[in-house]
Amino acid sequence: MKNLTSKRKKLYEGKAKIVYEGPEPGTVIQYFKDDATAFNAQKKAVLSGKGVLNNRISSHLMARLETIGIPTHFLRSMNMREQLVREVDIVPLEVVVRNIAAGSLCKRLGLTEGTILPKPLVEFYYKNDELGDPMVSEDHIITFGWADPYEMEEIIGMAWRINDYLNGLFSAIGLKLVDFKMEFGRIWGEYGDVYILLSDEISPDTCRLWDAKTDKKLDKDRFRQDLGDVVEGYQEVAKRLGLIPEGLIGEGGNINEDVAAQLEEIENDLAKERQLKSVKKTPLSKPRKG
Ligand code: AIR
Ligand code: ASP
Repeated sequence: MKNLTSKRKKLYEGKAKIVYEGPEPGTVIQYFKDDATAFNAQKKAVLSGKGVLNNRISSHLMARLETIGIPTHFLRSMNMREQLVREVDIVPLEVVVRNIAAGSLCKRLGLTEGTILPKPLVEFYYKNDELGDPMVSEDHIITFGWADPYEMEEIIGMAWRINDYLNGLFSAIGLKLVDFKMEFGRIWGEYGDVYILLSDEISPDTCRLWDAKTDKKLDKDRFRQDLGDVVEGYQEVAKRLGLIPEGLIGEGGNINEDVAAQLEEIENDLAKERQLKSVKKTPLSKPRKG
């Protein structure tokens, strides 16, 4: 596959994405790789087609969230593996919302997988690979200055609204949103005012999604637990979201690149045209709200 961003300056390479310099100040390009890791990168694989699917799914979900007034970093889809997003200063937290018990919650508290929680549960993890992303409380976050109390209020409020919206969206297509992880970023307005945006990605890499009837897992747990057909699970999610037109997936699950190339147009139609004028580069000094 051709390298779509070979001429651009690489700013950062993560486990599943690469961030390149964007075409305008205050923007960056997110490139979605096919690489998959789990358990803090102890387990690795290349899952052909995953990057394309996650790019599509995340663009779509971010654009839908914008329509209900959730500010996101998403600006527009560029091609099958890349999206233009606002450059943010990432809040070093993984914000997890859980509706049904699974994963580390079951391990930590001995719950049975699939137990419906009495109410959605919001958890925070400190983003630090060396420490294995430890779970932290709001008090840790404020004490160590990873986010201030105003920002936490905003982040928690947004997490609830996003969970409500995504629950409805997925249940309408026969999927259960078991849990998901979000990252948030800051941008600064003209007067040093801080805005919090939903950032990173929302995809089967970052959500647990089960078929509503059978509880079949259609997310990254297929990879974590060696269940097989990982990309097929992601494709099923994309298909139910209406993101896979006829002919996109050929024999053996290969993506037809010609069909894929036309897809970004659909997403950009959905995404509102957003003013890039107001986007400013993050200042070196970091003024705080209030
Ligand atoms: N997650 C957490 N860190 C990375 C990711 N992708 C997501 C998982 C799951 C949720 O957060 O994909 O949807 C909770 O993960 P866990 O491992 O804490 O149960
Ligand atoms: N992607 C992360 C890792 O490599 C966590 C996960 O999704 O399991 O560890």
